[in-house]
Amino acid sequence: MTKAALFDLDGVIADTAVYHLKAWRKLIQDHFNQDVPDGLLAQTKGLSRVDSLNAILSGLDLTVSEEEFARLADEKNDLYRQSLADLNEQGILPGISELLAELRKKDFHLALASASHNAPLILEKLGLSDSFEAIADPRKVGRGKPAPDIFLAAAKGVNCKPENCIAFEDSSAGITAIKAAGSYAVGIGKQAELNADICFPDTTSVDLDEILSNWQENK
Ligand code: B16
Ligand code: MG
Repeated sequence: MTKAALFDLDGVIADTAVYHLKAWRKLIQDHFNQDVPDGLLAQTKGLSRVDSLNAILSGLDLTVSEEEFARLADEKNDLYRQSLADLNEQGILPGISELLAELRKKDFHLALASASHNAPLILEKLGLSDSFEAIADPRKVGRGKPAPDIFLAAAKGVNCKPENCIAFEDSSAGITAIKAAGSYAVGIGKQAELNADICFPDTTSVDLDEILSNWQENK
């Protein structure tokens, strides 16, 4: 059986989720002089740039023209990319390099299923460009997370059936997407928020043996 491990990027492989949140906060502060509440910011985790901006604007009851929307999205991306300037191998979350090696040893194909258009740049900065056999392109999939499309594309990229894949995510939208794809969802964060098939509080506590035995039991 061909099996694969599908990975989210921001918040699972790289410690970059916080940079997205900071960039949104600054953008809205600069343009609308408003603070984005933590709860609203948290809802953007895993959502595409456009879906995130829509969620923030509607959460704050703000309306903008199409042109301004596009400018705001571009400016957020500029802010985010500035914060990536010093990113290097140290930005790989602890335990992740070992996990990737362990999965490879167990004959898992590895694929990336990130919503981020910046994923190839980030992988390069982390020195992980050659670590994944397939990188699903969010520009080419129909719907963003919580729809399953990016995980289905990642599984297809390594010629693996979604039901033979385990997938790692730190966002609730991403966990919903994994389950909708029919794969086994490993959450990184708080289970009460994620509702994953199995959950670990952080990347250092991920236990692959526990994941694999739980996956088999629940198949
Ligand atoms: P970009 P992931 C997601 O990456 C982030 O969680 C989310 O905060 C961001 O809005 C999205 O990528 C799009 O990113 O603006 O760089 O295209 O968690 O799916 O790896
Ligand atoms: Mg993420």
